[in-house]
Amino acid sequence: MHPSAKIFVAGHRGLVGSAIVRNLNSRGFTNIVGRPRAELDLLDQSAVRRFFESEKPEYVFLAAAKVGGIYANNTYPAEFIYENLVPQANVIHASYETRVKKLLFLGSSCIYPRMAPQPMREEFLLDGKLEPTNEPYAVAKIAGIKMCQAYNRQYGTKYISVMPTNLYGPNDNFDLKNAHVLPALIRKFVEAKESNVPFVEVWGSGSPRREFLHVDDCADACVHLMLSYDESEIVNIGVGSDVSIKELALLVKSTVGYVGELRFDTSKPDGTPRKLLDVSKLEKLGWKATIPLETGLRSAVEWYLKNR
Ligand code: GFB
Repeated sequence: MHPSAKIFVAGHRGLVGSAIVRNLNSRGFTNIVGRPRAELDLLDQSAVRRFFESEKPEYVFLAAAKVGGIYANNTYPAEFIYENLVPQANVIHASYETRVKKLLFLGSSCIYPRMAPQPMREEFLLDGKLEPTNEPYAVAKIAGIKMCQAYNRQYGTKYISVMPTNLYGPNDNFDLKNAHVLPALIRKFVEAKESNVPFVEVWGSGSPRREFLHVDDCADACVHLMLSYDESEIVNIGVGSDVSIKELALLVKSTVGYVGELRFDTSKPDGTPRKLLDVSKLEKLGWKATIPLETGLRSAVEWYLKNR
């Protein structure tokens, strides 16, 4: 990518998109295009096509997605399938029609089977049944991967797909019902500390294990792969280690400086028992995560306190 190449970041205000914009800026890319939803509705196929025809981006990061934690995924399955399938299909097809040079599609670690052997390798895709709490989201993401691969095979395009693990960082969603676990716990512990509440409720049993990657690391890996990877096969983006939800809760508790108790609400779902990515392919491609969870968590707490 030339420093002045026109790069469209779809979802440039979201957790991942905004981190990709920061990363591109820091690497000296100067011609980055983004459109807020009010100006470009990615659900509208004609509008997307018109945008690509007039702007003619050369590179596309497809980071626009409907995302949420376990409660949101489980409560709004129709929105999660529709609002992922349609925008990604519109952007991928418009990229093909306007001869975009390269596109990077962001998937998710939930595309792997619920009971996949751990850590999960790229070839486990479509090897078993999905986790029911986020199946519609996962099916949409799998369709995105397959669409990129189909276009590459039939049309000779260069569309790559990456599978990040659970992400956190600036511009995360801290809405308690719809958030992922890490931002939800930050907010719960901060508010409990401020109002001297004696306990914090943690959903589920606390035993599921998750891997957490700072979004600045994720963005750096995405740009690294955009610059150096050209194959159709998916690539995992993770840190290669995980923690239990109980361990995470204790870490957030001590980072925030809360002194009360944890209470596990086992009426809430646990979701997938474990989700840890095998990152050996990414490491062979020359990239490794650099932000330890403790450091990333401290900066996420600071960000929340400043920006809530
Ligand atoms: O992050 P999370 O919502 O989603 O939940 P998934 C991870 C685990 O944390 C689950 C527990 O076992 C939750 O029950 N948990 C504990 C909490 N306390 C809380 C809380 O206050 N809020 C939340 N949200 N969880 C998502 C998928 O799955 O992972 C998405 O639904 C996406 O599709 C994303 O793939 C990466 O990790 O279970």
